[in-house]
Amino acid sequence: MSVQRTLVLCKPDAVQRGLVGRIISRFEEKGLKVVGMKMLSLDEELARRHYQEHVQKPFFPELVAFITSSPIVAMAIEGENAIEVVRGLMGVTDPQKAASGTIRGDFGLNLTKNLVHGSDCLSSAQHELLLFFSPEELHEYSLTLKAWM
Ligand code: IDP
Ligand code: MG
Repeated sequence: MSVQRTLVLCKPDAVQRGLVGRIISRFEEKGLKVVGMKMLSLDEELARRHYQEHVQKPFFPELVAFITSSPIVAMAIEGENAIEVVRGLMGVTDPQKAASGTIRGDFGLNLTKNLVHGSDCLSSAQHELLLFFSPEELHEYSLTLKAWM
C-alpha cells in the first residue's frame, strides 16, 4: 500500500448546486487528507489540456463548454491508495449507473454534469496536479487522528 496524491475537481454543477461542502466531507470522512484546495475558473486552454485524452470524442465540445461555464473547486487529496479510493467514492462516470452511497450515485443524473473529477491513474494524477497546483500550494502536514483511522 502506498500513499498517493490525486486531483479532485468539484465541477461547475457541484459549485452551483451548493454541494461542494458535502463532497469534500465524503473525502474527509473517509480519512483522506486535503493537501491543497482552491476555486478557479477554467479557460478553454486549461480545459483542453486537462481533458486532452478526450479531444477526439464526440462529447468533447460539450465537456469543454460545461467545465468552463462557471467556477470549479480543485483539491489535491492524499492518502493510502488515494487514486483508486477517490474514484470509488465518486462512483462510475454515468451518475445513473453509479451506486448509491457514491457522490455521483447520490447527487447526479446527467452524464456530463457528473459533479466530480478524479485522476484515473498515477501518471494522470501527477500530470493533472501540476496543471492545477504549484508546489507551494500543496501542503505537507500530519493528521493527528491518523493513528485512529
Ligand atoms: P471519468 O470522469 O469518470 O474519468 P471520462 O471517461 O474520463 O470519465 O470522461 C470525462 C468526463 O467527460 C466525464 O466525467 C463526463 O463529464 C464527460 N463524459 C464522458 N463520457 C461522456 C459521454 O458519453 N457524453 C457526455 N459526456 C461524457
Ligand atoms: Mg477520466
